[in-house]
Amino acid sequence: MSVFPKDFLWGAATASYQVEGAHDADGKGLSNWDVYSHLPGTTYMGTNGDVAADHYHRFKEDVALMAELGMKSYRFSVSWPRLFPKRRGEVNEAGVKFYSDLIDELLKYGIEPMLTMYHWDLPQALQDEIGGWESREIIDAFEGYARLLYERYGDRVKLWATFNETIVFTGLGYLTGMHPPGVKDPKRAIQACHHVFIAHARAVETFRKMGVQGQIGFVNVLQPNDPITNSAEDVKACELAEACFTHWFYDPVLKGEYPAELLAMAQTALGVPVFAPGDAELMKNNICDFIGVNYYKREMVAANYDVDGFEMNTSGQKGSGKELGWKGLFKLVRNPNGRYTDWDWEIYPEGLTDAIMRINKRYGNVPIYITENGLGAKDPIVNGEVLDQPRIDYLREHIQATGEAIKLGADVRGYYPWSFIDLLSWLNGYQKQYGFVYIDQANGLARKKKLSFGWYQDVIRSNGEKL
Ligand code: BGP
Repeated sequence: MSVFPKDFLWGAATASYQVEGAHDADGKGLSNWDVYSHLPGTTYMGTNGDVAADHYHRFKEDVALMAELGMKSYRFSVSWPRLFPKRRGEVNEAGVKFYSDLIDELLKYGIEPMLTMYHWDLPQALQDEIGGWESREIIDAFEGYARLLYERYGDRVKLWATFNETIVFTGLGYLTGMHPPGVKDPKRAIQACHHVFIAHARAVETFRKMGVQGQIGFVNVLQPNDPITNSAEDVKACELAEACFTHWFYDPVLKGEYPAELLAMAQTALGVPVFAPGDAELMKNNICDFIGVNYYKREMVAANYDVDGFEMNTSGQKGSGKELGWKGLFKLVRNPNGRYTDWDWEIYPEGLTDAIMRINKRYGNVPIYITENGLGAKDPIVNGEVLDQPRIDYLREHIQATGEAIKLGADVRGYYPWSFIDLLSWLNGYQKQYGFVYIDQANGLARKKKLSFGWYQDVIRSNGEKL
């Protein structure tokens, strides 16, 4: 008997900027990524999402492949500037139609859409004219955008997520300066992040007021942190890392408040986040229906007396990643006994069971969807076939780890590998592949099923028994 419930949502995920292409088609406005990726030195060898997998023009072919794969659900995101090209004003009906047609196409095959409202592509106009996430004005703008989504798609979409990985787009966008808008300032990062939580709470409130029939959640990175030794310093550093990486991002949406100790630390040291009247109540009254978790790796943590920096491996040259962290607080270090990908991400499936159970313990038995999980690799092509056996091995182990968490009582309702198809990796270009479907760049972006495609088909058919 399968440990997975019979209505378990076997899916796969993508995100608008990474898959759609058509960056200026049919009235779409520019996004922050359209602009940022064209600035010299920002992405791996200047790669960008101008064309990507051209899913915008080929979505019917892609959805037919999803159906062939047997997917029960598809997680995608909407490009905000496709719907609202300018700061205010007219809705771009061609953009609305694209997602409407996509949703209809999915439903035609019985594939449940899971819609993410914000997977990092902000209308550039909102960045230029109000200052993006640093301005409270963005809260109204986001609510207006959410309202349009509910009005146009609320009759067909039942699973909604407001934000994808706030830690990444605010952390890399405002703290390490590696994502747009390229700011490096902890104070500004924390305040921008606060506006995201408030925009989220407002969108949840509107969802409920409008009586949209469905569930609404938030998607976070799920990264268990473990101390590299049992020394008191390392354990303490690890607790702080777990509070910063996990509790700071889960508590506001699942408890409706920040973790008190860390909030006090931030407000004392930096004077942020600044609350406006009503913020605390809004957060408290708009807890999520579910949490989406994106799991790739665990991080080992050590006390940090030397490292101050965030140099990541974005080339796929194994071992080129450096230790990263904040001096005096903590650093992320390599596990000498760990298995690693070419991008120096630790492969640690037990961490998925572990992290789900940590969520379960801290927030109760909240419904969980694994909204991303996958292996980034340069897939070998042998006699024209894409033989991505390492991906199969990675996914198998992580599906087993998900099953373990279900056995332990966690309410896990779906599993969406990243990604359905090969697409753009933000800072790592097209060479970091994740998909079940390969894109032949040299052959007009022709789609080709990888070895993992047939394997996942069997997994879905057997409801996770045949791994
Ligand atoms: C998550 C993002 C995805 C995707 C994935 C893989 O952080 O939500 O959009 O990119 O990670 O990351 P990367 O492309 O850096 O390997």
